[in-house]
Amino acid sequence: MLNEVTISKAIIDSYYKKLTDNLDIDVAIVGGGPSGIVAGYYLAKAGFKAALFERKLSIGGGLWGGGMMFNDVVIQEEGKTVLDEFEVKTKLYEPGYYTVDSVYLTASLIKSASEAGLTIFNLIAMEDVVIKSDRVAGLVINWGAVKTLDWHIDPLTMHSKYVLDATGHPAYVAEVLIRKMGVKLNTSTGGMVGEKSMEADTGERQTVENTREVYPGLFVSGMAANAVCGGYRMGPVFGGMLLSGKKAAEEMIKGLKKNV
Ligand code: 48F
Repeated sequence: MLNEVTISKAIIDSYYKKLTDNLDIDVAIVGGGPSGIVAGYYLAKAGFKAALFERKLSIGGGLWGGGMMFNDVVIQEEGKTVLDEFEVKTKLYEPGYYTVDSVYLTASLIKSASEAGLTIFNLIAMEDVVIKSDRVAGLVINWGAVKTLDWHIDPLTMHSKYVLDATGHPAYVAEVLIRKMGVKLNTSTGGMVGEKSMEADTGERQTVENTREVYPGLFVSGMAANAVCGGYRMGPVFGGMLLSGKKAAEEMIKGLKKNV
């Protein structure tokens, strides 16, 4: 006979352990879009302790919706190399252009990242960062629903050696850091340069180029990298997002190996 109280205790004990195990880690990823998930996959696969915090119920960000709700996305040749590593099947549309069902792609990325060892927290929003000796050193977190309802409830705090801003167009982590700390970022203006209009080819290249440490302890990836460092948007072609997540992980791994 199933006991309802045992079911409740199992969930509470399991979640409590997961949360306490992730309060002091190598990398805290903010945002569960494609660049954040891919970064988490490579970090976990390399043996580093990474957790991803997503404020919404579902992980996947802008990936589920394809282009204007047509639930397919396009991947170019360079991006396909990452999908091959994830063993995601693509269909050749014409030379240099592959299509993938966006639901299958999102689910596959999440599955691979989880199985590699990335801990994923949905329904938790980052609301602020921790600063130690002029370095981003962790996150101030709260329930996503609390932020949406704007309730006055104090947050909890976790520590990490690096934070990755993978929050997409709003670049929320970098925005908070500039607004509250008035710091200069490693960008052409020292501030948030801002996202440009559509130019897919340049935008894809810039997404990867702009993926970098913009302040000690803070990396940016995906559309957040273009919003912070200045880059064109590219719409529903996703290779740049995947390659950006991979680059962010590789750069952070270099720092973690040097014991930042
Ligand atoms: O925007 P998003 O999918 O991130 P991305 O990896 O990918 C961009 C593409 O989807 C698309 C595009 C491709 O051509 O341009 O836009 O850059 O996902 C960002 C995720 O971050 C979450 C948000 O809900 C979304 O799922 N997020 C945003 N702010 C917070 C957050 C926050 N404060 N705390 C936690 N999650």
